Amino acid sequence: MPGSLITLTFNGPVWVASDMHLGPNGPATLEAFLAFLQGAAEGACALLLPGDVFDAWVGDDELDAPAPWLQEVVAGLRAAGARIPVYLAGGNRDFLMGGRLAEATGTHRLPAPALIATDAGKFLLSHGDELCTDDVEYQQFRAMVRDPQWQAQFLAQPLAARQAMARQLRERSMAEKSRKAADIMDVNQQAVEAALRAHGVTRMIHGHTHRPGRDVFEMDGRRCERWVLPDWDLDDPADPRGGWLEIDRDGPAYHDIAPER
Ligand code: LP5
Ligand code: MN
Repeated sequence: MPGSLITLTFNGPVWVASDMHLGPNGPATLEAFLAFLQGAAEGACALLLPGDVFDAWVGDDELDAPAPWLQEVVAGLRAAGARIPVYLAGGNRDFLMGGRLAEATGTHRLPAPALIATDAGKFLLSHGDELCTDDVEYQQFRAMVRDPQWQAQFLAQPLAARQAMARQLRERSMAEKSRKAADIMDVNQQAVEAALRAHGVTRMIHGHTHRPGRDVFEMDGRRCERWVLPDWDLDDPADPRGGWLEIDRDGPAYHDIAPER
């Protein structure tokens, strides 16, 4: 039924970013993210982070003895969250973020998908992995790990064992991605249109595919837009990258993060 989602309403500029994939091995990306949080706290009325802020999140007990990089992320989110509302949603790598992380960071849970009402009108916002329906193996894996019973069993294992499994799975994922055809790892157009119709909107924003850009198409005689967020990797010497979308009354606009020289 159109409009059945809760709508989050924002007045003023909204910043949206995803797929920073923060972890122990990305000092430049971490630094850029911390600077970005400060910029958001000063320039935005709200910050929305729809998934994969973390390279992997295996449970909120990651906070029991956080490594320095994680302490910095928590403090940065907390400082931003004290000034503007910061919303976090889980992506395919950090869907196990829970209430304890939200409390430690002073952030809110972003529904997935979320309907946001901005100065430029309404957008559907999600991580985007759910739209990649041609990647059948991934969708099977996704259904398994989103099952509450699977999650309870996984979370019952020791932290170190979960971290080791996540590392293995990241390696497997990279190998699978180099094997899979590029087009099956993009969104499926029917899935995109079904999502827009289901929520009665013509515009969406998502991340996950690492293919930033705006896709304009017609559906049911109406002009539709799909805005894709960039992934961040300021530590990749061959292609340092990162950025966000700012939505003001003129609509979304891309901002690139220039790598430090
Ligand atoms: O993330 P990215 O961009 O590399 O690729 C995604 C899909 N891969 C994933 C896996 C994540 O990268 C790993 C997340 C680790 C943290 C999660 C912690 C909790 C779970 C721990 C589970 C043991 O999401 C990739 C897509 C790609 O996006 C593009 O859309 O193709 O999908 C895959 O690679 C999945 C494979 O196709 C199928 C894998 C089946 C694995 C089943 C065994 C699970 C048990 C492994 C235990 C070590
Ligand atoms: Mn992702």
